[in-house]
Amino acid sequence: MRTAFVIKQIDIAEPLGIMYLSSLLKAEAHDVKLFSASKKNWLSQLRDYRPNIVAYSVISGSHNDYLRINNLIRNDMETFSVFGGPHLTFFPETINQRNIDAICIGEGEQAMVELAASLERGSDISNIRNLWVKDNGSINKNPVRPLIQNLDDLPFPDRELLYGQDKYLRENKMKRFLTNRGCPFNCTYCFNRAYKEIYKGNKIIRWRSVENLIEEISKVKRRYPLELVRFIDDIFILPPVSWLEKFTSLYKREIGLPFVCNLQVKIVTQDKIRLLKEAGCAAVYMAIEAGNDWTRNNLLDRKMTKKEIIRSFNLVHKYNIPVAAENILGLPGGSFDTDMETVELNIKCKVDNPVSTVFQPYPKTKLGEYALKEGYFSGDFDSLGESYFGKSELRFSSKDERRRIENLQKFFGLAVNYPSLLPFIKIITKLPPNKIFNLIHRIWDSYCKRKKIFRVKISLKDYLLGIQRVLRY
Ligand code: B12
Ligand code: SF4
Repeated sequence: MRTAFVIKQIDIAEPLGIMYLSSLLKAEAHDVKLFSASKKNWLSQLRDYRPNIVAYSVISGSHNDYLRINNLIRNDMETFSVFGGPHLTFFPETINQRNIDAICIGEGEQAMVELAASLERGSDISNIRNLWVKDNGSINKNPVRPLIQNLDDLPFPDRELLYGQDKYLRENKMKRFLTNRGCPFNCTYCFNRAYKEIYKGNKIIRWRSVENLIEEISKVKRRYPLELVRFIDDIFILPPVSWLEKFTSLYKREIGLPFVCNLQVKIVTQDKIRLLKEAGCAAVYMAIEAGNDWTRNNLLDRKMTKKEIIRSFNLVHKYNIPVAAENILGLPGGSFDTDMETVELNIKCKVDNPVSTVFQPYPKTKLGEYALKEGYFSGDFDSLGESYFGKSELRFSSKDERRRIENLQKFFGLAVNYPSLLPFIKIITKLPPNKIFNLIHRIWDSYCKRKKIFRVKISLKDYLLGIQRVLRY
């Protein structure tokens, strides 16, 4: 079977989901190619490939673009269209759109392999678990199969699929890896909560063995440029300390490269940070999200005190590890003043790279539904763009209030890193939003990332190319 994964554009990050699926399909002797719909002549190249299956991996926000791309393809050729990824997991009813033959809910590895094999054999596809399949005007809604428990059973992601055609990501000295799947927390703005509902009764948190992880990184290191490892798990230190101990000794010996990972305030301990440092941790991401206690604990369900947050940041600083912290501004019922509390808490935590976004009320998240129910949001989900750096779609006490919050997001990093600028920033946020504010935000954020978080030497050309890709968000 010839399977074409079509993506809107090749991004700043490897689409690991697609790369896992590709490895499995290739292991079953299927042919797989990746097409980027932003490249010249992509459609005629796809036509020449004559795909039996076109497959899309979709995140909410870009779903309309993917529907458009699929329609374009289907107007041009006869093929089988299957959609998967987080958007379809939470919005499977997308299958009702024309030209979609099947959608996949949740983990897609086994479902995709089964689909390709069945289509090849010409056998029935209507009962494949994880898939909703169109069948003569009706839709077969199959249940999900259990989550893959032994992640070591999976082949390594097919990097050549991407690096073979994207010089920027191939040459990029930072490459991304996954060590575990699942998150034990239930933040109201995050889709993990809904994921657990779908997979009720399953063991959600799973991790790879250290040996399996090290083998993948070693292979990548031998084959491609690699100077900085980026672990993109929701939380890196989820497995028990014994896993981290083993990781530390093997990683130091076999890989010996700096790495960046994501932590969570509640699970930071002195032992874990000491081990991370010893292993070569160069920087971490650790979210604060909101400075106001009620907002953080009741609205976001983060269940952490200011004291705990400051303690975890101090621990990380104690080991000289720079920290980037994510924050959400413009939350439902919030104000410029509550967002200033977030600035203040970031200052207290001495955050090296303060990252802030403007809240987007995604449907199927508890907080998105709350914003709708309480009248903070009109319910026009199509108004939500792909980016969370831009504007807010929520109602605040006045338009001026909303504008100040949106502007604060642009000056957030500077406000945290240079608190003496605060009086000036409070005034400037009253001005109309403009491109210069956006530019200041981008420049400061990428400066902090380059200098403090992702410290790898890159050429000016690659730096500018990276910025160009980031600017799409
Ligand atoms: C890395 C990452 C990014 C990267 C790269 C995204 C990418 N293309 O992979 C960047 C920085 C670009 C990014 C951006 C955004 N992200 Co993001 N991101 C992630 C993150 C941390 C890891 C993704 C990953 O590699 N997962 C591991 C792989 C193995 O899982 P997977 O991709 O889901 O694929 C599996 C299944 O979904 C399925 N599958 C996937 N594709 C397909 C296709 C077919 C045909 C089939 C059959 C199956 C299938 O099978 C795969 C293997 O099991 C996830 C969190 C997470 N833990 O997944 C969030 C996550 C995907 N992001 C999310 C969001 C909200 C965003 C943003 C919208 C944020 C924003 N507001 O700007 C943007 C949107 C960009 C866009 N619209 O394209 C949400 C998505 C929720 C949703 N409803 O779509 C997630 C789930 C975070 C969360 N918990 O809320 N993100
Ligand atoms: S800790 Fe992170 S990944 Fe886990 S539920 Fe909260 S926001 Fe989502």
